[in-house]
Amino acid sequence: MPGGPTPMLTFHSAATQQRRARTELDGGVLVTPYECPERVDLVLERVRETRLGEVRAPEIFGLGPVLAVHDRGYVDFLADCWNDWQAAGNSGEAIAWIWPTRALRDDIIPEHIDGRLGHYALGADTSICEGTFEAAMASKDIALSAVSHSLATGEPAFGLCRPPGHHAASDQFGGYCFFNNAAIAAQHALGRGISRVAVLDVDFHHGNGTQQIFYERDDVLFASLHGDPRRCFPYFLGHADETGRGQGEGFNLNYPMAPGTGFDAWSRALDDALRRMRDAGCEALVVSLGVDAFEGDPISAFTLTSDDFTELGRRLAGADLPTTFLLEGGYAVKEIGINVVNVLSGFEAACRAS
Ligand code: SP5
Ligand code: ZN
Repeated sequence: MPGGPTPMLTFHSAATQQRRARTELDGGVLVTPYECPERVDLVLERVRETRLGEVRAPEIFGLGPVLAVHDRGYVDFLADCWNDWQAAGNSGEAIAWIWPTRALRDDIIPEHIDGRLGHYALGADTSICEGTFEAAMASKDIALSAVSHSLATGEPAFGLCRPPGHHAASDQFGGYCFFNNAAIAAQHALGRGISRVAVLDVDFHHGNGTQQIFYERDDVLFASLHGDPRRCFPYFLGHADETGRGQGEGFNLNYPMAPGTGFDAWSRALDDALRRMRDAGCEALVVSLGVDAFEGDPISAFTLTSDDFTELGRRLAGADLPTTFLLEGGYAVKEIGINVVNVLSGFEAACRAS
């Protein structure tokens, strides 16, 4: 239907906006967080403006699919953190400030909220505020609804997730992430008769959480294109020699690239990852769709243009798999709608052409 709406469904919930953090530790000062609620408004606006397809509310899945990839104590911590932090008499938002680093013990989880925060945090960039847990719950329901729809129909789906997920490990939050939406969705797909899922992470930052969750498994192929951790967040994971362990050996693929990398080199890594997905016989694709590889991103260092995101979408369509797109990062707020929807419409256009 030329000019008419295309079949890509978007899953969205206003509950994602319940997280409205005021503080992020950046450069030694507390700034307004880069990961802001307006990001969702602008993507949604662009979805509607381009008539990408219908926008739906997510189904409610509860904690079962979360506990399939996250630790129970961690989930309880997230649920209670804001209340415990306030009950301890703090006036600001909850920010971790001491960790079980190399010189300390990590085998006894403290009772005090300050110690618990350090145990369950991987960085100080992510404050916890009122509504954070509720937003994270909505975000994972969006991811689960999108992957369910895609598997049920074979059509692509877009989960307008917020907060993002790919930095969240089995028992740690950080990098603006709390529940690992992509990991939760991939695990859910495995429960639905798919025997191997690919998670392709195109966010500028390494998807350390997704890597950690699936590192010893061969039923999820994880591939990440990102800024070299020698110079980019999250600094302590994402090197090329991290290829998986045990059963998982060969099922983790990292493509670290230097700051300044543009679409030529970046897309060669993309094509290699797509070839490895095909060789591994993956039956479904979950895309961790960050658009912070954009040239205008304020905290990232690749130089992709808005048009490059359209080409990314086209190339992803070539994988010819049931595909679920889940929003991760992207902080050039003014352009976030264009960049995200360019990927989705590039994908759609290529599907219709073939
Ligand atoms: C999901 C995602 O994209 N998370 C990224 C988390 C990055 N957090 C650390 C950001 C550090 C920003 N410092 C930039 C200096 C410019 N003032
Ligand atoms: Zn990112």
